Amino acid sequence: MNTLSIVIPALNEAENLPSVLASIPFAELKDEGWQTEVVVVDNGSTDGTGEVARTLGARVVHQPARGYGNAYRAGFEAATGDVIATGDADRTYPFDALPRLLRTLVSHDVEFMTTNRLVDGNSEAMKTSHSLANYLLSAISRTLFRNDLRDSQSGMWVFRRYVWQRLDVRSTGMAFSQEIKNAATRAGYRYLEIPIEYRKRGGQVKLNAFRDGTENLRQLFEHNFRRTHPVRRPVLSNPAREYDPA
Ligand SMILES: Nc1nc2c(ncn2[C@@H]2O[C@H](COP(=O)(O)OP(=O)(O)O)[C@@H](O)[C@H]2O)c(=O)[nH]1
Ligand SMILES: [Mg+2]
Repeated sequence: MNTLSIVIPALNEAENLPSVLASIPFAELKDEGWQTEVVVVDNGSTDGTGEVARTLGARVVHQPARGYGNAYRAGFEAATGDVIATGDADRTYPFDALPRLLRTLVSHDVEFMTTNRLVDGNSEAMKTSHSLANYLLSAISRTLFRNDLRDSQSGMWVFRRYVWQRLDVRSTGMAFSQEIKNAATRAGYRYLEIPIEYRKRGGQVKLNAFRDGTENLRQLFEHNFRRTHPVRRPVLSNPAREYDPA
């Protein structure tokens, strides 16, 4: 069996967790050879998120330091699977698509897969101001990091755990999402971005558009000029250009 850890950051998402966890297709994953664990990171919730997750059979990791990046860092340290898949605890990301994403990961020999929500059919789910900010940040991100990712802010990734262990990712907040993508692509891991469905959020939004947008912009420049020496791999042909969704 292959091993998969689904890592879900959750700040006061008790009302959403039952349907989020119910949407994970455990039987189908098992049929396709994946032994799956679910790690919910309770990021200092006050609504019983941790208890709800535990009752539903998830492993719960407590991260008292607030922040989307802090939550993921704790979740990835706790994850044991050879492959890690992520997504918000707010019912927006299609966990039911995981078997398809994993098949593509394996068949295209991808090391870091991310997803694109900015495709036809999803326009209802994202506020116009958020998609505009995302287009802008993604364009700057592509220019600085010379990758071709359309959705720099997507929170659904499927990647081999060793990739995380070799990356220098520092953001504690929402910028974690763009940083892990840019770190993985710059270090030369074989990456791929594929379209997904994106749904309307349940419950309360945690993102603060102005504060998080400004911080993301600052982080792009800091990261671009950062002097680190990642374990680079030779950049092979970019599988993103060869991916045919048909
Ligand atoms: N923004 C934010 N989200 C957090 C934090 N800790 C955990 N999360 C979870 O991370 C996910 C992303 O937050 P969300 O409000 O959905 O942001 P958006 O999807 O970018 O609009 C959700 O599942 C949150 O519950 C935190 O400190 N801040
Ligand atoms: Mg969300």
